[in-house]
Amino acid sequence: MEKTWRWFGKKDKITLGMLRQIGVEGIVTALHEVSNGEIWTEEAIRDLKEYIESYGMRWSVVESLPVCEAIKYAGPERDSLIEKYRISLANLGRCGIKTVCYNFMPVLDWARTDLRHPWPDGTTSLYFDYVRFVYFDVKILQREGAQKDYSADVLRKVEELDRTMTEQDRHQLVENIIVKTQGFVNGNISEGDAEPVRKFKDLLALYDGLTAERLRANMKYFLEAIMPVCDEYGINMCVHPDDPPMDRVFGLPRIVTNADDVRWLLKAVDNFHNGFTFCAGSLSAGAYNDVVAMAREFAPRTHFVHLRSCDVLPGGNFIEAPHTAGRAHLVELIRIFEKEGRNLPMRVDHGKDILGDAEGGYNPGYGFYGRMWALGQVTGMMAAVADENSKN
Ligand code: DNO
Repeated sequence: MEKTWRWFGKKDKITLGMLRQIGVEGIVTALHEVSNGEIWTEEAIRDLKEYIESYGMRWSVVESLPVCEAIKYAGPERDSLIEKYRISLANLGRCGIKTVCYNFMPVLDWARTDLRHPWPDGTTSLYFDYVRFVYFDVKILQREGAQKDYSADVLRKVEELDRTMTEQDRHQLVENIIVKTQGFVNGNISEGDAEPVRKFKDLLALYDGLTAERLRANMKYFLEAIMPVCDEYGINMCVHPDDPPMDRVFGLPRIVTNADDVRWLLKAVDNFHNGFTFCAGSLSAGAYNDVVAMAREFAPRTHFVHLRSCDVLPGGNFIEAPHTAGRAHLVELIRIFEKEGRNLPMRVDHGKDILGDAEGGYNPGYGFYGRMWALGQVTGMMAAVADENSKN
């Protein structure tokens, strides 16, 4: 596999020069300054590509070329937005950038409730607390009918929590769920927005009544429309699984959460260019996902790999585990993906915050030392697997 790293562009404090020194071969990035739905011009793509190449690396993967909400809920502007998406893809293809990651999650991209969950050794990691998540839905969003989506036991715990939550705690929860984890990946809500909760509710309302079947039909429509461009330029699209892998979030369906979903989407548009981002972290957060079995089944259509691991805890909670632990079994995944023989781009996904990462002002999950440490661990696992393979 090719060792890649998610880099947030020229403004990222982690420079390409630093990445070169720690063995990174390819860069995963996006034109972060272009708003969702705007065309990525050939000129802007080429400029960034050449900048990356001047450091002796290549632009391996786009993460993400965001799919606008109106494409997902099939608003009146969907065809014109898809046309812009096709133009951006063609421009990427002409520049030789051929792996494009995206997701099809309505409104909210990945979600965590706690960005600094402490470990006994002084490090912290990202954490998902189900009751806090439901608290946000029921008490902060006050979504109509939310109660009927949850069990009496969970609702009782929400009431208990409500007795101890301060204004500051509530503010922090809003920041964690819809601001700090979103702005840098999606653009729906950004830091500094005056009324993030109101804005978020307006976005949810756009999907009112949308069923999983409709969302699937909209995804198929989108994929069918872009495949001709992918065929022409040899672009591999790879959808990122929904994170956390829950089948409903704030009343809206999620359709890329388990093996059946992935089977459906690969078959619905049965083209090699319609592929999967194997995010071991997102998948391992679902107790029902056998991550290794999924890797075996979906490796032939996997175009990009995220190596990270979770531990599932009681009550719907999960924690981001060290890369050497957790239920994702990264060594075995490396064996499976190396067998593909396609030098698949791989990035270590989130790391723990260690050695001052927490004060570094990085995007949540994307500190420097924690990810560097994880890359070192994964590099070691890859070397061991290469050694095994050389003996077989
Ligand atoms: C979070 C990421 C996601 C991912 C997008 C891909 O750390 O894994 O935000 O980049 O969902 O579109």
